[in-house]
Amino acid sequence: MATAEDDKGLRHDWTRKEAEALYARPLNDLLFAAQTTHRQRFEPNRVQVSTLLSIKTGACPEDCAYCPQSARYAPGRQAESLLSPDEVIEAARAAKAAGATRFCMGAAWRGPKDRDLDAVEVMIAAVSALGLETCATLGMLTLKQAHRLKAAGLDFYNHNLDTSPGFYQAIITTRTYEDRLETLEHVRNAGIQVCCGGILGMGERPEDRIGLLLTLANLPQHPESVPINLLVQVEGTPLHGTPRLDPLEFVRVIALARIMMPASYVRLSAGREEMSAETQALCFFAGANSIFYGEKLLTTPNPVPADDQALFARLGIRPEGAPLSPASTPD
Ligand code: SAM
Ligand code: DTB
Ligand code: SF4
Repeated sequence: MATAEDDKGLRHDWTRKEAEALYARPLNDLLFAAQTTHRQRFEPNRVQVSTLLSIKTGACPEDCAYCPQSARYAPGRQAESLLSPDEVIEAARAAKAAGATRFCMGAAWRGPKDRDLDAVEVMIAAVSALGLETCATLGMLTLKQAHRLKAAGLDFYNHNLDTSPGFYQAIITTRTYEDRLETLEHVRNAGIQVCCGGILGMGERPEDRIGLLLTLANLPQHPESVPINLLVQVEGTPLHGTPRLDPLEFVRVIALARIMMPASYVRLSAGREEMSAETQALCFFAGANSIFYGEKLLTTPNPVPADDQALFARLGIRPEGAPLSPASTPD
């Protein structure tokens, strides 16, 4: 069957059969194909570094079964109010000094109220003025809200599809897959770059992992960033105790993301705290070229910066935007 490429050489017509065939390839063949694709568009030893900050934590009305911030799974927990712009700017300054190039602000909302956006706009403008790329993840957005965020200087909006359309209902009932696609459309139409991915290790089948990637890769435009999270299991959440995913399955999904969305940044996102250095190294080989950096994700731990610096040195990886380190060879 003839395949169609857009003007950037990207495909949006991936079939399930093709994706399944890729996923089932011998690991060496899959990794070789992914690494070859990676080298056509990216410097092989560069990784983009983002830092996360929770600007409003907990007491979320949604029922996402993985999430420690849902009020349903942490009923005793006090709602924390929105951080002040000063607190956010302070954290962004520290992230920049530590080497991050993108700062992502997350809020445990179903979606922002219009009045919440007044403060968020101030934060975005201030973080942008520090010379950082700005990203926000605030839940569902109307088109008007997306335009407001764009006007404030927002570069990226994170809104994940989380899993396949079929498995989705087993994980979230308070908003639909369609709702999520609609928010992504609003973000795109407002001219904000899209950050969209999902979570693995929630008890989904390989077909669901493939289904997520098919949905992402067949969007009218690929998301510029594709975060692939490994479920961080938190006590009290319904998914706590889910059998652990084989790390090599995780690596396969990274490789598929790289092959199907060759120009996107693929982020090795939540779950690195539980991963060996060897698994992370394989993820980078499979085409992951972005991480969250800093000791906390939103509410759960992430590797401490010294450990990530040591890992990068062992692998000869240089963070994007950072000077050449003596340990690495020129690309
Ligand atoms: N409340 C907003 C929303 O859901 O759109 C924004 C913040 S929410 C925490 C952002 C994303 O974090 C979720 O869509 C999910 O993909 C990811 N996430 C949340 N809890 C997680 C966990 N325990 N393990 C892995 N990823 C998680
Ligand atoms: C994404 O895909 N992963 C990040 C970010 N986007 C917002 C969030 C991970 C959250 C992990 C659980 C926590 O720390 O609360
Ligand atoms: Fe709320 Fe977002 Fe957590 Fe879902 S993922 S419960 S919407 S904070």
